[in-house]
Amino acid sequence: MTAIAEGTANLDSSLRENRVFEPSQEFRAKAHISSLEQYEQMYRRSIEKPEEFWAEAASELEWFAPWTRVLEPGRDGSGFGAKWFTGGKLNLSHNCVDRHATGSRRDKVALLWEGEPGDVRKLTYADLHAEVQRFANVLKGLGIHKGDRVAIYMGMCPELAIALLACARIGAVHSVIFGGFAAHAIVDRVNDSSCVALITQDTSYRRGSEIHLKKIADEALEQCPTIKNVVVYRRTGTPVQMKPGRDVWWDESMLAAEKECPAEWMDAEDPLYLLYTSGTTGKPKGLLHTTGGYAVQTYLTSKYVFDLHEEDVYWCTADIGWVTGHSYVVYGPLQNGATVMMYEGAPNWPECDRFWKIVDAHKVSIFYTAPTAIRAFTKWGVEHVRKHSLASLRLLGTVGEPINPEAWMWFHREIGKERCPIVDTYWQTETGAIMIAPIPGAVPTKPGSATRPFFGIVPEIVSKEGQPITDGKGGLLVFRTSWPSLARAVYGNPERYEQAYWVEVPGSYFTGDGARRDADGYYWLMGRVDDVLNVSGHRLGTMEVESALVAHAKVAEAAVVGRPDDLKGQAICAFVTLEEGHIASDELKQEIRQWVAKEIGALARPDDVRFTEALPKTRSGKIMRRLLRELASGGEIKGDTTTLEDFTVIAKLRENEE
Ligand code: 6R9
Repeated sequence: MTAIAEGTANLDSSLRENRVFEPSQEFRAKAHISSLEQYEQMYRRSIEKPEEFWAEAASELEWFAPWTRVLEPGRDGSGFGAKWFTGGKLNLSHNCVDRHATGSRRDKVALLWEGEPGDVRKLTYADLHAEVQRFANVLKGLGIHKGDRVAIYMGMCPELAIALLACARIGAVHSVIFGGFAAHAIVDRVNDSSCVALITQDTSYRRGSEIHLKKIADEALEQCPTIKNVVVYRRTGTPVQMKPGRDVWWDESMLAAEKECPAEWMDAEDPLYLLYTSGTTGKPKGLLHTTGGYAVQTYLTSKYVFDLHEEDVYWCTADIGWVTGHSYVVYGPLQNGATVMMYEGAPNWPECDRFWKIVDAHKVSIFYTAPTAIRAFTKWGVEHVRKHSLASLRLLGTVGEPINPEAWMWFHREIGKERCPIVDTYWQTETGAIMIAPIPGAVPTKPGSATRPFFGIVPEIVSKEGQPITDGKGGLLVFRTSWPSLARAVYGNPERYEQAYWVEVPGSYFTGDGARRDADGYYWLMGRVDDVLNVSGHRLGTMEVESALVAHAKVAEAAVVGRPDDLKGQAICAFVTLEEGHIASDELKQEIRQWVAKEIGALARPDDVRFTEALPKTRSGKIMRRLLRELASGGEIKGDTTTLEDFTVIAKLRENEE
């Protein structure tokens, strides 16, 4: 564990931040929750009577059979081992699709999609219902059953959402692999959970060129013995190889499939999906989400944090490859019967105003994105924004990393025109749904703060010893008590689940984040306190990048640290020692950077590679990361370095600084 929030870029400015923004009268007038008193009263009730509160929320969904107990508490009253809605039967696909398609939202647009080349598709709830049922039958036809794991490696197109919903419909556990990941990442994920099938597409468009998803998948599948079938969606028509007996086309299989597929009765605690995310040690872990609690909390947070109304056009720009896409592109908004905007490509293609063009063209009213994107927009210049009216917007949101007050203010002024509340939403892959965020019609916002907890959530700031920390001071962010959408397990590795989240601070869920609470009870996130990097809002373990580095034939040892970066939040800095006989050069640097991109994906490509003769280590052989972090960010060496094995190492590293 490292010191809290070392080198977090926004810390200084957020500590000085004291501006407060009240929701406008106009926003308030329509909001589900429209005063601070109402929020506080609901929050109090959710804490005092959690079972009553969550049962009420759950009853807004459709259950095939009622639960017998709302909450079976976990160890010491925490979420560890807790169970929600025991005995209840439901299907999330049914709640996202059938519930609306068979009711008044039949002809309402569910998915409003724009491809990168500019093609537009609109699927109503009735259309979605038809597609999901047929595709569920395609999966069944391939012999896929309830409980089987199905990997999905696709770009952002409606078929990706359909694939998730079809899996959920038959009770197959989907495991989405972000389309920007390389073959190795697919191999690890598919094999870890023994997936039986993979759903992919020929290629996808990105910045005017194509990502060859099927080709990358084929390369990976040579090492994935459990995959029996591959379903290939034809997005671009670019020719791909099809392996007879294994690969089938999406469109051909759909034509042959039956129309109707009843939704499987799932137990509330039956698995819904796996999603791999980076931790501090080892390979990415497969977080397992279950059905009932996840459904209820993604439903309720979408309703209240995004203040969803019938006429909204809701756009979350996250890729479905990340948890934000699972919870807030697919499951949360669709359960609410919303019109969900989806866009396939890059924000700066063909021009830097693509997002704003989309907002105006489709009258987007809710826009949810990442701070790293906002920082890129500020860099590209306001002229791209000011070409468009953005008059349809009424609410903005951010997620993925702390937002610096400067970026918040720009978002507020240039995009929200000082009219739209901003919901800074703090949560994680593990938490499944939003944990800390303002209720926009009720809670005044402060730039850079995720503000106050969602209903039923009890955050605490504690010391390393688990002692409460007074307001205003930084500490570890933990969650007491249980909440419905918590991930129940790390797939196949119960020890790792317990170790990673439930041991650090006994009786609480440990987030891995540092935070402080101010006198108004507002939470200010300060960044990770462990070896997890947050690069452009994407989570990456230093260990993962290090393993990729040492897999390069010329690399002997490697240590990876983050350094503050204006655009990405954190940039990746790799310190590398070479095998005997190899000489440091710019060429080798580029080769190594490329290697990592090839091993993991472009998002993991190190920004800096620094060669060194040795890595600074303690006497017990641990790499002194703090020291490397200071070097990487160009700061002075501070603190006690007497345990250094070789003092001269620092001097040498310094000499080599670029
Ligand atoms: C949803 C998501 C989780 C980590 C988390 C924290 C950071 C996310 C944040 C935030 C400050 C916010 N994080 N939202 N930090 N303010 N609003 O991003 O999940 O990919 O698992 O990342 O992201 O460090 O621990 P995931």
